[in-house]
Amino acid sequence: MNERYRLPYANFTVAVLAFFVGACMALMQALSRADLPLPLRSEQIYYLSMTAHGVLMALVFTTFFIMGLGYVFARTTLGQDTVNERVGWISFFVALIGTVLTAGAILSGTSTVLYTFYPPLQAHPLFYIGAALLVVGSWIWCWLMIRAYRLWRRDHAEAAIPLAMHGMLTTVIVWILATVGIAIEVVGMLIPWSLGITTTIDPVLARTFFWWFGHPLVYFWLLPAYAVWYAVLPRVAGGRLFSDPLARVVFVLFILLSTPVGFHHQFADPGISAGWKLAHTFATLAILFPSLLTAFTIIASLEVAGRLRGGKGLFNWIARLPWDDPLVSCVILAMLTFAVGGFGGAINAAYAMNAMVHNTAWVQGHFHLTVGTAVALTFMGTAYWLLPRITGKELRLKPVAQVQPYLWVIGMGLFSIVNHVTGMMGMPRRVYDLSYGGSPVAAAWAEWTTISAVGGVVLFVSAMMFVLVVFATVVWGKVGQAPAFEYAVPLDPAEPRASVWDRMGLWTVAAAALVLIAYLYPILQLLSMERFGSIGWKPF
Ligand code: HAS
Ligand code: CU1
Repeated sequence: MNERYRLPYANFTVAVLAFFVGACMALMQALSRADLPLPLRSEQIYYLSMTAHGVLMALVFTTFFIMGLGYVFARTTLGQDTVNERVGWISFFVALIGTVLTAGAILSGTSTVLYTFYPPLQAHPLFYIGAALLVVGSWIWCWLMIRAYRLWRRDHAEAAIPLAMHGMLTTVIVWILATVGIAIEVVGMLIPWSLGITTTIDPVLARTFFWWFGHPLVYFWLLPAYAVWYAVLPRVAGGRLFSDPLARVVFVLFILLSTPVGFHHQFADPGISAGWKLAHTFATLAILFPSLLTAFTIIASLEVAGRLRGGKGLFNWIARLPWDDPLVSCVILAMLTFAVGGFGGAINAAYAMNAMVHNTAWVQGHFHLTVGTAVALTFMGTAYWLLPRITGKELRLKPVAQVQPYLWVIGMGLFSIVNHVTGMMGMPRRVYDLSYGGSPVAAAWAEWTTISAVGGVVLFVSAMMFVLVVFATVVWGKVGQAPAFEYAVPLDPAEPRASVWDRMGLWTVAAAALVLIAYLYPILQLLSMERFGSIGWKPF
C-alpha cells in the first residue's frame, strides 16, 4: 500500500462496508415486496431496515466515497503535499463516530424515521447528533479541499484548475451551501426537540430547511460522478474529452443552480406560496440544462474514442468502445440509466404533473435510477479503476467485475421501472402492507411488486459481486506496479490559463446570493404566519 493513499483507502473502506450492510438490508425489503413469510418480518423491522438502508447507502456510502475520491484527485492533480494528512484523519474519525452513533441509534430500534427524518417522527438524540458529526467530518474535508486548492494556486497563479479538481471543488461549494440548511434544522430544531429542551416542532419549517439541503445533496452525489465521466472516462475509453470549457460551464451552472430549487419537493406542502413554488420550478427546469450538456459532451467524447479505435459509420464506433473495461461499462450503463431517470426528474419537476407522482412508488423508482445507478454504478466502476492504482494490486476476479454492472442494470430495470408503473397506479411509497388494508386498488399492483422483488434479488447478487471483487483484490491481489493516474486530454488543447469558469470565489458569492433570494423571503413569510408545533411521534 502506497503511504500516500492510506487516508483515501480508509474512507473507501468505510464506504464499501456501509454499502455491504445497506445492500443486505435492501434484500430483506425487496423480498418483503413479494409478501413472503420471512423470518422476523414485521412492520417494525421493515421500517427499521429501510431507515438503515437509506442512511447507509445515500448518506454514508456516498459521503465517504466522495471524500476518498477528493483526496485522490487533490493529490494526483494538485500535488502530494497539498492535503494535510493529520487533519484528514480528524475528518475521517469525526465522520466515522457520527456514522456509528447514527447507525447504533437506528439498530437499537429507537430511531425509525427513514433517511429524510421528517418531524414529527422523532428519533433518539444520538441519531441527530451522529448525523451532525458526519456533516462536521465532511466540513473538515471541505476545508482540506479548499486549502489544497489555495496552496496549489500560490504557485500556479495563472493556471486553469485541473478538470478533475474543478469538478471536486464544485462539489465542495455545493455541499457547503447545502449543509447550511441541514445545520439549521438539526442543530436549531431537531436536537433541542429530541432532548426535550423544546416540546414542539414546526414540521413545515423543518421540511423547508431539510429540502434546502436535500436537493443539492443529490448534486453532491452526482458531481463527483460527473468529474469521473469528464476527467477519467474519455481516457480509459481510449479517446479525448470533446470540450474542456463545456465541462467547466457545466460545473459552474451546478454551483449556481443546485440550491434554489428545493420547493420542488414541497409542492404539496401548505404555507409556501404558489409563486415561490413556481420560481423553484423554473430554476429546476434550468438545472436540467447542464445535464443535457453533459449528455452531449460525454457521448461526443465516447464517439471520439470509438473512432480512434477504428470505428466507422454512424454507429459502429459504439461497438469499438472497450466494453470489457469495468469502468467503461459501469459508466456507460450508468449514463443510459440516467437518461431515463433524468427524464423522470423533469416530470417530477413539472408543477402540475408532480401531483400524479408525489409520494408514490414512482419517486423511489426515480431515485434508484439516479443516485442508485447513475451515481452508485459510477462509483463502483471508479472503485475498479482506483483500487489497483492506490493499492498497487491487480484487480482480482476481473470477469466478475465485467458482468456485475450488467446485472446491476437488469436488476435496476426490473425494480425501478416497476416502481414507476405501480406509482402511476397509485401505489404509495414506503408501504409495508402490500394489500394496503385490503384496498381493491392495491390488488392491481400486487403482481407487479413481485417483479420488483425479483429485481431486488438480482441487485443484491450484483452488489455482492462488487464487494467480492473489492475484497478479493485487497486480500489476494498480486502486488505489482501500480498503474499511473492519468486523466483525459481534451480534443482541442486546453487553454492553460484560468478563465472566468475557474473563478470559484465569484461563483460562490453569486450562488449564495441566489440561495438568499430563493429562501429568505419564503421563510420570513412562513414565520410571519401563526405557527403551530407538533409533539414528537414514535411509531414503534
Ligand atoms: Fe431527483 C426526487 C427532480 C436528478 C435524487 N430525486 C428525488 C429523490 C431523490 C432524488 C433521492 O422536481 C427523492 C427524495 C425523497 O426521498 O423524497 N431530479 C429532479 C430533476 C433532476 C433530478 C429535475 N434526482 C436527480 C439526481 C439524483 C436525484 C441526479 C441523485 C443523484 N427529483 C426531482 C423532483 C423530486 C425528486 C421534483 C421530488 C419528487 C416528489 O414529488 O417527491 C435532474 O437533475 C435530472 C437531469 C438529468 C438529465 C439526463 C441527462 C442524461 C445523461 C446521460 C445521457 C447518456 C446516454 C448514454 C444516453 C436531463 C447525462 C449514451 C451511450 C452511448 C454508448 C453513446
Ligand atoms: Cu430535488
